[in-house]
Amino acid sequence: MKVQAAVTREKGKIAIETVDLAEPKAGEVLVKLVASGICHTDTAVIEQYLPVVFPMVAGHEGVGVIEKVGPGVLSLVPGDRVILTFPSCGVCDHCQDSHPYSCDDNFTMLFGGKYRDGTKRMTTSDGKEVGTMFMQSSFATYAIASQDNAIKVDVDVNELKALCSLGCGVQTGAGAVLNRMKPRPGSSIAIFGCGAVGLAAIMAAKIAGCSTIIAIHGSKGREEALEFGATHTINGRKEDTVARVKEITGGKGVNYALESSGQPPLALTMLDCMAKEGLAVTVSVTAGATVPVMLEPQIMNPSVTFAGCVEGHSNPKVFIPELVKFYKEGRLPIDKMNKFYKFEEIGKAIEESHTGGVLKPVIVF
Ligand code: CXF
Ligand code: ZN
Repeated sequence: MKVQAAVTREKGKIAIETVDLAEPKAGEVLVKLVASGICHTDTAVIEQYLPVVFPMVAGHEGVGVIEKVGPGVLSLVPGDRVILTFPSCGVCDHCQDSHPYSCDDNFTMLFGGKYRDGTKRMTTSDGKEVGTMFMQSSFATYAIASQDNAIKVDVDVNELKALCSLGCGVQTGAGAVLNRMKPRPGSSIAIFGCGAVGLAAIMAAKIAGCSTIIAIHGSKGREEALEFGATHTINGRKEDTVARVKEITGGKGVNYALESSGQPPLALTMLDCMAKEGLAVTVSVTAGATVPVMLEPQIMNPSVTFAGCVEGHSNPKVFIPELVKFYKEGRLPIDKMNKFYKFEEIGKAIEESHTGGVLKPVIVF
């Protein structure tokens, strides 16, 4: 079938084209997309910070309605509303153990451009095969996904538009707190970075019952952090973050911290903010960056754990419906981060996510 897709044929470029989309194969579904969020990882592939093969269609926060199911799909039927998320193979040890974010094949499936059988689903009008991202490529009017990365949710089509970020950004931030840290009620937490991921982590810290939630922001994000649950804010560019965190916590430091800003030196600042036996988690994508951790004073003697976390340590089939419940209860007001754009404004939407202070640009089809 003919669909409209925002194709990247060369580094940094994106243009809406009419392309051919193949039928869903075994285990796959055809999704009529309602909307798609934009995440910084989309820029990473379009700008080739991640070396994907062009032409390709980015987008990995799609939401939509099942139009058709391929052979062997038992869990979804046409008309189901779905949130598309990261794919996983389903058969490696980590997937079998309900840890699909650690799938042995994750990078290939996210950025390798192909579906599980090694083929692609989109073809340009001049006959070029088009690579997929996260096995969805949601910058298009329709997508082929796997039944495993299309998560059925109990919301109407209009509400679906508000929830794109559950597929990646919010899942990453909220999951880092609720799945990776599982903070003790009454504990203290510091969140470095007040973009969509950091703000979702602040909402999750409030849900988890943290009583001290410290947001460390740059030039933007302070007001949103306070609105979403931060009890204290620190301007990381103007204030001495470590001194302020110590002051707020009575000299102890925080029990938990999350680094979501994408600035490698802040991982070290985070370690200096930790209380004894604290858990410091990074979700920042900083390919190739190294930081000089002082093992004894920062990690060993204070018994601090420094941990990584990808895609919110989430099993999306379980976690995304849980997040939808929090949203419906008004405890995860992620809709407040959204700014909506028409499909033809996709270039502007991506631009504004970097320069315009837009927390979560959402393309509506
Ligand atoms: C990505 C970040 C880069 C590693 C894989 C997962 N998540 C979100 O965009
Ligand atoms: Zn993402």
